[in-house]
Amino acid sequence: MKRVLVANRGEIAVRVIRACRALRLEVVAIHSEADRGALHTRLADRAVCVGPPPARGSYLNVPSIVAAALGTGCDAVHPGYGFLAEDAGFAAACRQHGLRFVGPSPEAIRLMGDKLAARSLAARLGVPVVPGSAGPVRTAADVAAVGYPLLLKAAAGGGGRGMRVVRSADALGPELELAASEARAAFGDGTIYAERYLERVRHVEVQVLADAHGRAIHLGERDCSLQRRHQKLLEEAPAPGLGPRRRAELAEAALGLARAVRYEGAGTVEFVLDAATERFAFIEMNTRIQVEHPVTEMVTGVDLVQLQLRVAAGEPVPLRQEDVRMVGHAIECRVNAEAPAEGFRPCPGLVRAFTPPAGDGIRVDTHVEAGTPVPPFYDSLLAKLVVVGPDRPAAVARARRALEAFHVEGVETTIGFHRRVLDHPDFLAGRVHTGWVEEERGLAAPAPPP
Ligand code: MV4
Repeated sequence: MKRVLVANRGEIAVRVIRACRALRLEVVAIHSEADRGALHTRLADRAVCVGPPPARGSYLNVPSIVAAALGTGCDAVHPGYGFLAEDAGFAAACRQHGLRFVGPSPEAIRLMGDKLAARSLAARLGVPVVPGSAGPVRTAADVAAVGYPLLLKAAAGGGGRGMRVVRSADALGPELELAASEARAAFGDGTIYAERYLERVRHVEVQVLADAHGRAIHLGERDCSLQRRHQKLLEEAPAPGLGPRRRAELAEAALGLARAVRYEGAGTVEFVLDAATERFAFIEMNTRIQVEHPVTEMVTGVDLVQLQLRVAAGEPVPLRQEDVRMVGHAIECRVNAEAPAEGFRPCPGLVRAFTPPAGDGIRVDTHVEAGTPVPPFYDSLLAKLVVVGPDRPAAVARARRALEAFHVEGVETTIGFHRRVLDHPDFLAGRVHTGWVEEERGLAAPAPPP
């Protein structure tokens, strides 16, 4: 492997380019017309324009991206996250043209992309799953044993897309029809399954890494409960308050799934966790590097993106499980160009000033500089502030100071929101769950003057 095409934009493209540099790999960037001057295009050895910005064009255009990779002599493609990372067709197109796809096989992507098949596999392996339908749900009779409230999920969905809560049996019929037609429209597949809806749970996920030689390790878990409408806002590693027994069980469950599909590369196995009982259940597996991977890197000292590239090149995972040591506590705050007080409305525009914090235990992953335009076509992530400290209170203190020092002008950001989270007694006690941001209305706006 000599030359890698980075099929993404923003901070993750910059992150992947830096990993390529560290490994002495040449890098080709792609960009839309809106991203002509973007940092990732300037950091790469070469940059290829793949068309006009909105959906379907540019970063999602499989034929253009494959042609760009072949035309620039690349032998590998890193998809980053989002866009094409979990598109089995894209992974297959790369393979067909002799390009290494930095990620798992198209078969593993396809299996885990079928959320119902993944759930069945987990159950077969003895991994706890939420009580639910045995297979696809077509009529009310198929959910008779599930109980209410229940959650209808699209088999081709994932990440919370296409989910519907049903609170009683009389609502089931119409909700089922709506869910199926929405899923058909959004994913081209109307298959629906049902699970008991667990409320006020925590969202905990395990990072795994596996190679083509059958070695699979885990790198501990992350807690991603602090989110709003399935957009994560703050993540941490390790998960607060999780005992060593449960932690080990979660990791073993995740590794069992990875091994069962002969997983290759970095992947994330998601669970819901009931904080009171510490009972957990498998939800889905994401077959890509995730936005929040740096918190894992900060507590393990492992560079996940470099290891993705090395594993894709055919190298074995260079660590044994007992070599992975979790030290300290890390927190990531997503700094988005959004207005929390207006329902987290995206705020595209021109970043006029940008001064990120720096110092011991502070890392900022970003593609933004003073003068960077934030186009309206893409997600609003400006930067990830990641801090590490010897324990959770130390990490919280460090995150607070770093947020105070983080200056952005020209667009509204989520910095103030994070400062309020880090001062909130529920957060400090580790008492957050997936509905918490929506329940705590005061987080969205500054406290009124006394
Ligand atoms: C659930 C759940 C509760 N019960 N399934 C949403 C995204 C996907 N990755 C998994 N998701 C969930 N599945 C059952 N049976 C809770 C979530 C969930 C969630 C639900 C509503 C609002 C925010 C959420 C955040 C994370 C997970």
